[in-house]
Amino acid sequence: MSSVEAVARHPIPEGFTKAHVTPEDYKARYAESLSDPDGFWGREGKRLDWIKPYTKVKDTDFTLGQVSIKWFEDGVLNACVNCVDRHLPKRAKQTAIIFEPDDPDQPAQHITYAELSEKVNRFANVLLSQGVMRGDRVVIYLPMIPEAAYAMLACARIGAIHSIVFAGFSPDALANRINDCGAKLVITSDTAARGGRKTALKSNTDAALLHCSDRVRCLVVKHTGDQTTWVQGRDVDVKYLMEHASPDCPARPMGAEDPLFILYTSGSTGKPKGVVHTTGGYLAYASMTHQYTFDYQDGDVFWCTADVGWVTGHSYIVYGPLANGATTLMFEGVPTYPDAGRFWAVCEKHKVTQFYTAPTAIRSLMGQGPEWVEKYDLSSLRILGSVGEPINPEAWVWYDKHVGKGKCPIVDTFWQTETGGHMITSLPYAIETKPGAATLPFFGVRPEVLDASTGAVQEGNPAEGVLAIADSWPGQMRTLWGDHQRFEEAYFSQYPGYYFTGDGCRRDEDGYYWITGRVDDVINVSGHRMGTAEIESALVAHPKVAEAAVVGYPHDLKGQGIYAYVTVMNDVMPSEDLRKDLETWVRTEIGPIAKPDLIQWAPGLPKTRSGKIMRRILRKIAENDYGSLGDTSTLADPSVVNELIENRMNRA
Ligand code: 6R9
Repeated sequence: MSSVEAVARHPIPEGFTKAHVTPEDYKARYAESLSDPDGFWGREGKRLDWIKPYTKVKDTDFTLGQVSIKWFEDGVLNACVNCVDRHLPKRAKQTAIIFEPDDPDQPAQHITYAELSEKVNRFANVLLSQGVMRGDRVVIYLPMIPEAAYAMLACARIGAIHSIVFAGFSPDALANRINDCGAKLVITSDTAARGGRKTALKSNTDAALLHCSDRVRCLVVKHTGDQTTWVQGRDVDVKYLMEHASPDCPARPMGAEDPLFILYTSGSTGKPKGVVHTTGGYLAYASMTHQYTFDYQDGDVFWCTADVGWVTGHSYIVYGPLANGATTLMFEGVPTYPDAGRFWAVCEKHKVTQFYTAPTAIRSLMGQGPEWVEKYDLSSLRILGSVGEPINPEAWVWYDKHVGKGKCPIVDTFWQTETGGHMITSLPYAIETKPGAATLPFFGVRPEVLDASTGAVQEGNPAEGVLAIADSWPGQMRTLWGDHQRFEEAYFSQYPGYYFTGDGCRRDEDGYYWITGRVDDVINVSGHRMGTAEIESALVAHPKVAEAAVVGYPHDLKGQGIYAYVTVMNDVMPSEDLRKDLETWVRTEIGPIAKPDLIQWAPGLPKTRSGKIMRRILRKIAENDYGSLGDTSTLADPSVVNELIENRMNRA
């Protein structure tokens, strides 16, 4: 047995009677999910409570020019009722949300389903009192506090569409999103506390709202109690209004295909894309993947360390777990505050059973040494998860050995904002793992490896190419907000008949899928997805910058780092001050996560005669792999390449 195989097997522990899926089940049910999607999903859809049951299950078409995706389309339901009300008869006193604050000396909160119901109803009444109606958009710009979940569920209750903007984004990024979706209202807090530091969310919102319609109202959660400015007639104190609101708010019956939320994500062109998820299919898929992938059982304490500002937080902190009547943990802080043992301290304190995090966090904690993990009792842990980027085998093995003590199956879950839930993942006790492989497709998911240039389906194993999906699944996005044509172009035009993920992929001799990273101009920095075009347009907006090209390069901790080639204006001299200035500039234009790691001054950029920047070459130089630049004969001026190689910034 090789060392890799030695860590790959995680037998069912003694005393553990039943996993949701067994190896035999997986094979049989997967086959059925492809051969009879209507039958399979017709049954799975019943995991939700429907006000009016659906009679149709799947109605989907991937044909370019007429892409249309509908699931359970004549069913009527309410997502909030499915996450809250329906659990009350059995689980009123059970904890729905454990809130662990940034400061470990502050008490944790245990919010029961009864309390959650009351808060959400009150919050929904506050939204109604502010004139929010069915179909209206509400932007949520909040830290990781219970009010973020209340706000999401309150929107769902009254049929408003929420769009969460990650609290690390800048005022400009916030304003763009408020404007793109035409939000009526934005919900924020005074400040946010993370890692002992404060972010001024309300003042960021004030700055953003200068660029928005003056009809946009602002609900403020007074969370830290820090002083903020107050605009009379526009700003509203949510907690105060909640106290005075009725704890009863009727839930609106919604069509299965009514939008539940919009979530902006990066694409390969500049403007962020407003990914639209609808109610029935998304919720059924989030619930099912949460239950099966994490083998969630009654009494478990589930912890996903993502932020609700990303899709992982939507599906696996809020919607999936709560639809399943689970106990979900929400953590306000960061892995390294007050020290590198915080994650493990929280696992011990709340007896976490499933722990779901990103490879970048594992790598950085790995660097601090195993003694931080060993200080804590992690015997409650049963399942470990990874998401956001490919996990390197070293990190996988460390996670398995030091956190899971060799006993916890690791689920490496490949999926995207667009897919709503897991697409390729192992299932505990049903699919054997291999360090670094996402393994096999989830029920109903039909992956294909295509030749990147011809689009030909790569039959047999092993195979290598790009990853596309041949048929729809209920959690799939339905459109881009206000731009169905861009939706078709971005996802269905490259390989007609397929949903294209934008990821490269390898299938090994056992049919296991290994995701190799993005093949488009999207980079993945610490599990955060960014379009190089967004960073470029921020850079060229600087008065001293003439041109910029941004690529990713391998980074030990972050997975990928941001490498920017910058051409300055004719009369400008590059300097250290300008470099610092550009870093700060990008932070304020987009947010701290977009700050370039390396900036190289480029007198010229390699371009084709038609003026297209040859990114392939820039990527190679950034990777310090300039020996194999390939064909440069189509360049307008091949000499710029030598100059770029000579002054390259990454020599690792
Ligand atoms: C859920 C989420 C999506 C992109 C995706 C891929 C990368 C996510 C992965 C993974 C390898 C995994 N990705 N999970 N790559 N293995 N387990 O992260 O959504 O922010 O939209 O990013 O992340 O490149 O295309 P999102």
